[in-house]
Amino acid sequence: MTLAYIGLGSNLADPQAQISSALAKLAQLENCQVSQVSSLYFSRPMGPQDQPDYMNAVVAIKTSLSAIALLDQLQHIEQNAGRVRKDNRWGARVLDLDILLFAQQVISTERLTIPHYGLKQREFVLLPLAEIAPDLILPDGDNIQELADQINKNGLKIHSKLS
Ligand code: A4P
Ligand code: MG
Repeated sequence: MTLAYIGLGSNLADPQAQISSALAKLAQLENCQVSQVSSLYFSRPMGPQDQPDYMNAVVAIKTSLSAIALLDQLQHIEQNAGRVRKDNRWGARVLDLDILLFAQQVISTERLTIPHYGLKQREFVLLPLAEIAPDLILPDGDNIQELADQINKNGLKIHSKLS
């Protein structure tokens, strides 16, 4: 089984409900077990500012799927939530599920970049990740808790417990 971390984000169509429902769907996936769940965080939009605030969370899963098979499952959950892929970079979305880490694997293909390319620059990823995995070390040797301590919080705050 591989330990993987998934980032969840939403800023449309009742974000809190979107994230709760995505978590339930992750828990129902075959070959996946959700092992840890962060709090639900309220975050300011990265990118265009004329969009609603976000809710973000991070979960740890144990899976026997390959990284690409996991991506297929996540995209299926996004589509079922009504996600419409648009060209506007960093624009509003009903549900975004990103693979942040897949054990210590480093993957760089057309469909997958792991660790996720934005992981170290995003407070709404680093803080929930450090909440559930403070001792985590990235494949490049960086420590999650140190990165989380150093990043500008940009108004990030815990909204509520999840699950
Ligand atoms: N892809 C490559 N690597 C991965 C990975 N590790 N996990 C590919 C998931 N997907 C990965 O994704 C585009 C393609 O990336 C996929 O087809 C997959 O093959 P997408 O979900 O369609 O596009 P996207 O998520 O809109 O990508 P983009 O524009 O890079 O957006 P980001 O970087 O995800 O940012 N502000 C706050 N506060 N909170 C947020 O969660 N999210 C975004 C979106 C903007 N601002 C935000 C937030
Ligand atoms: Mg995405």
